[in-house]
Amino acid sequence: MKTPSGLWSTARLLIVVALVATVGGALVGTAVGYGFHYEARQTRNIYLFNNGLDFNETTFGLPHDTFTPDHITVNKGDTVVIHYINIEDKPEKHNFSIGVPYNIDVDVAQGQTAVITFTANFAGIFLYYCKYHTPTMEGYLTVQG
Ligand SMILES: [Cu+2]
Repeated sequence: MKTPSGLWSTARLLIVVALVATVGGALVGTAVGYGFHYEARQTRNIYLFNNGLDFNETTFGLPHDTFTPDHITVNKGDTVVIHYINIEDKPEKHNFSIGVPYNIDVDVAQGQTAVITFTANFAGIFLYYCKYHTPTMEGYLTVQG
């Protein structure tokens, strides 16, 4: 039987339906990805300490100071509260700095706790460091977008 001209054949109709389903599915999936987060924004309390490795700083030409932890991961939009505790047994200050766009620069003295609060508005991986003990006293803040 001949298909009347002007009407769509079954094959053409199936191709159009398949295209609409594929493109429509991709659009809906993308919209859901942008519109919804699988975890609600929340306050993240992080307890951060200075630490030290047991080596001779003069021999290696490096500070023995480190951060514990040296990786912090949060979601974009979270409120981050860092309780930065200086556990030195001698009078030595440490620092917590992150550059642009967070622009944080906070000192903490021996035996003190600095509470550093900010909103993780920018996604990415950001170096945090003690400006007195680089390059060993460094870590990474990951803000998942
Ligand atoms: Cu330090």
